Amino acid sequence: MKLYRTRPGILAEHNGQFHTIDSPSWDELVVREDLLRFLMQQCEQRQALGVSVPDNLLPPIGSQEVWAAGVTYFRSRDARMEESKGAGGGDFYDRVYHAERPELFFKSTPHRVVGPEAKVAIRQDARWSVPEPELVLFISPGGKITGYTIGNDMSSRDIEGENPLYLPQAKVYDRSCALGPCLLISNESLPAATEISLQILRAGEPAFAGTTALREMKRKPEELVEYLYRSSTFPQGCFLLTGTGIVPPDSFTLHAGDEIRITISPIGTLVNVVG
Ligand code: DO4
Ligand code: MG
Repeated sequence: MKLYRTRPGILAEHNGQFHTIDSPSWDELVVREDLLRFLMQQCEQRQALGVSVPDNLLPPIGSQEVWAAGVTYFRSRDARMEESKGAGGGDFYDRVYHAERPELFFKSTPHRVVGPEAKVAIRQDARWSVPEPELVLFISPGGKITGYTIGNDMSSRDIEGENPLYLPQAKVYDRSCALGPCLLISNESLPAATEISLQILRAGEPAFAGTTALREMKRKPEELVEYLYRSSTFPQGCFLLTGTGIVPPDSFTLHAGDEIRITISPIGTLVNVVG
């Protein structure tokens, strides 16, 4: 079951058919602990619409906070150790990779999030920027993973590498987070073989491509959620990016006009252009 937030309203895709979903708001729908069951009932009660994948897609977020986990893949640990070695920060990343407590950081408020086909941004004062393709969990107020989406944790590697304490500036700025194209609503975990792939096109030509699989993630999604919900409440639920396992080589930086395509096949493809 896929849930889309579109300009005219909320749509669910079930068995290849689209249905309108009646809800006063996105937030009031997605906070439900029984979201999958509720949507199944709505789809059974409603006539299918004769539409294909909707256009006018909005990011699948209402008023939720967006959080992120870091250094959950060996590739991210490696890249971060390298970028920060001059600043004496390398050791932090190795320690957090092996530590019991994960790295969790605040990524975005809803107004900084963009949806499918919208422009993501590079910071004006950054020289080295990359996309981070990540599986994103949607977690209910009760702490249950009720959905999944695709995320791009845009990052300024030079700022982060200069000093780990600059992380919030490297990570949080306008249009630094993309989510979409939909929420995959499921009570099942995604299989470990699920692949995340990134393609970057420059002037229509491949500039970088990489693939990883969820089995490469060091932590379980539930473990990340358990830490995030310790001593914190999320009345409207919450999004959690689970970290990147794909980092382009150090010689690569994004340019304005680059097209970023992130695919996680059970969810879809999130496409954004650098503005
Ligand atoms: O530790 C810095 C951020 C790590 C991150 O965003 C990631 O591993 O995906
Ligand atoms: Mg990240």
